[in-house]
Amino acid sequence: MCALSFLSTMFWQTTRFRIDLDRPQVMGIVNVTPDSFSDGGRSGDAAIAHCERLLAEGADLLDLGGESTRPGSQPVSVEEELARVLPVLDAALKLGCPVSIDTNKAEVMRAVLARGADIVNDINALQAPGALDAVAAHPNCGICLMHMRGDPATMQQRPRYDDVLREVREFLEERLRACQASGIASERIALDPGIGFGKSVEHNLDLLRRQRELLVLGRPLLAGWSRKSTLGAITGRDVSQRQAASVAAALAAVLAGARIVRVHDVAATVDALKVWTALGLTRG
Ligand code: HH2
Repeated sequence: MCALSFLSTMFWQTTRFRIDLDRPQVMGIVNVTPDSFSDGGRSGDAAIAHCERLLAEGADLLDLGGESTRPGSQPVSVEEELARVLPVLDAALKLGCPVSIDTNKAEVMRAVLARGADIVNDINALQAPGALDAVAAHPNCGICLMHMRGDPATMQQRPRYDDVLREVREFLEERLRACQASGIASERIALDPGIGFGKSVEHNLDLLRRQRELLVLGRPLLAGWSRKSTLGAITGRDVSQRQAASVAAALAAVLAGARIVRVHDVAATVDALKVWTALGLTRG
């Protein structure tokens, strides 16, 4: 059942693009924040130049974020987030690729969709007041619903699950149904297990080992392992030295059925995926 339902939905509908997921897509991360866990400090022109660089390296889509969600981070105001993101969004929208905005605030969603953003990527799966309505009011923007236990300020304080895969699957299914009930077409939705968001190292590894079980939901999976602390725990490496581990995890996620990988190290990931594609290893 899962393979068939997935094969029939190999597209991700977004504002301007119907993304063909036959080939795994590389989503390049552009954090427009002073404090992101691995690449903070870019704003304005530097962030725009980074967008261009990631596309030159082979990114298929860009994900712009104006608020760090690293463990222990504190939220920023709507005004601050918009001041960071909007100038970069305006420039990125001219680059010819789908542009996603990583936000969990309804006001930010409304503002970026009004400017033409292609995708809303919400680590809070549209649970904030008004968030569901903000994307439902748009005829066709893409949406990524991510699982998170708790919130970034506290989520790594001893997360507990009876069965992490089942609990993540049930949550994503409930959020998918909430979207459908609001009139949002399923073809607009991608799902993400939320690596590192209220999960221990073992939880994250379990989610990857059993990731295929999420395909039963019938929507494309997006996976974000890039530079995350689980990779640091496994390799003993600092965040600046996790490129090889990140590429390995991205490949493993694709092998386990992910069709979009969210990464900082675009060139290395694109090359690795080309080798796997040549070998026929990247088909859903
Ligand atoms: N991870 C981060 C942020 N947004 N969105 C999705 N869909 N999936 C993820 O795994 C994910 C995400 C955290 O990574 P990063 O953007 O590099 O760091 P920060 O939140 O500190 O800016």
